[in-house]
Amino acid sequence: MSAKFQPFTTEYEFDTGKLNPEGRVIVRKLSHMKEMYLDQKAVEERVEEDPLIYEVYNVELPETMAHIQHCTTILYPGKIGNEYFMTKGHYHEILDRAEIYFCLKGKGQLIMQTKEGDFKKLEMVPGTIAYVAPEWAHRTVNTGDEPFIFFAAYPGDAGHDYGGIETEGFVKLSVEENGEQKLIDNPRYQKV
Ligand code: PAN
Ligand code: ZN
Repeated sequence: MSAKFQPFTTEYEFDTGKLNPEGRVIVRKLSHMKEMYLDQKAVEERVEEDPLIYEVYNVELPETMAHIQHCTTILYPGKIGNEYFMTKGHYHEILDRAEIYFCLKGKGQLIMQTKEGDFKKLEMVPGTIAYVAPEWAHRTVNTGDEPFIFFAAYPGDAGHDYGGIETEGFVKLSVEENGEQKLIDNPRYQKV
């Protein structure tokens, strides 16, 4: 038999958004990302309950450029204060590695920014394919009332850099005001 890496399939479960086999699963609860929400009083009120914010099901592959990492994210509906449930968001460790997101279920936003402070928001519904261009940090936000589920694929060596986002935050925050979704300036954002 050849020593080459063997092709394989993974099953996407349409009802749950999970993968089979599940692969490497990442579970993010409020306690894992407390500092990222603006309303710290609301965080304190919810942290004991510690709601599940999102899960990522990763096909396990070597982290080299030859491979294409792929995974599904299930981002649950909800808010902390008036800020929608969201992913942490990150730059790729190798900054110029791009990514493709394909929305499968629910609705949400893909918010992006560059280190220069450019900002971009894309709306995502089932069927939307979004291109995260090289050098753009990316975060998803669930603006609906059911799980927002998407598939992602990106170069195997991309890596994840959360540090910058944890300290500087995103340029804008996605909040609900008077029953309507709005983007507001993040008072904590500081350009690095
Ligand atoms: C996605 C994200 C996933 C979770 O697979 O990693 O949606 O978001 P955070 O990594 O920001 O917590 C991706 O963009 N991978 O590169
Ligand atoms: Zn990414």
